[in-house]
Amino acid sequence: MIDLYYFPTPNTWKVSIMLEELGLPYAVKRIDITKSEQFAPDFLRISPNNRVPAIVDHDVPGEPQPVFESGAILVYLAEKTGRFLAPSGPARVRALEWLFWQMGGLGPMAGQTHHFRRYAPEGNGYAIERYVKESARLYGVLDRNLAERAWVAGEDYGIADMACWGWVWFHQMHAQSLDDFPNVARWFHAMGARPAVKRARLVGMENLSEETLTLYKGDYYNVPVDYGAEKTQVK
Ligand SMILES: N[C@@H](CCC(=O)N[C@@H](CS)C(=O)NCC(=O)O)C(=O)O
Repeated sequence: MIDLYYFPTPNTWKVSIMLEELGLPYAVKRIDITKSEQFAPDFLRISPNNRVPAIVDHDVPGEPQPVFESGAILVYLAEKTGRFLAPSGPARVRALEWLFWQMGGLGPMAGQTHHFRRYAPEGNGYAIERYVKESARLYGVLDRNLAERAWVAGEDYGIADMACWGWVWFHQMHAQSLDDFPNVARWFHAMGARPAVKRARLVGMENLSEETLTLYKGDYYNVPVDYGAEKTQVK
């Protein structure tokens, strides 16, 4: 059995998608990041960066294996099961390139866009413009990549897709329209139609506010582009 330390967000969806795709049994251990549960000493022993997701794999010889960082968890589960990541060769290189691209680019940059548009006080126009433009650049990179191949890392669906999808789900929050990125749109809807992805997105939805539930249960994060911020459709 795998314990999944979880609060529903794009980073944790990566792992719920992987576990649902694999059909592995797992137990959700809710870490409510709105109540600072990520700082509890017991959790820090599993996830020293005080962030979700994290897992503990009990189905190993010897001591249970904890893993933190969503990208590391995806690779760990892929290697454990031999699925969704090629064992060697160019297909593996390509998958790791795009996984790291998401971990170091799309995730952090879109996260900053989200922060400055949604939460920062007035007067942060420079930061908003910088991160919206960088988000647009990254969506463009992904779009050009997906013009050439069915899935993010090639012709096979895999962990790079799982890493990117939850972030693209928040495209409105990044002031992006999928009309501008038709290849991303095609991929985004193809992946969203997968039964495992549909199930994964609804994991851990207990006790969320009505507002959050309404947003999360929609087809995509269909909040207005000016949600909580001045209108910032930077092109
Ligand atoms: N690089 C980390 C980022 C994880 C992350 O930022 N998780 C957020 C939720 S999406 C979190 O736990 N935030 C709690 C906090 O900021 O204290 C990963 O991919 O696992």
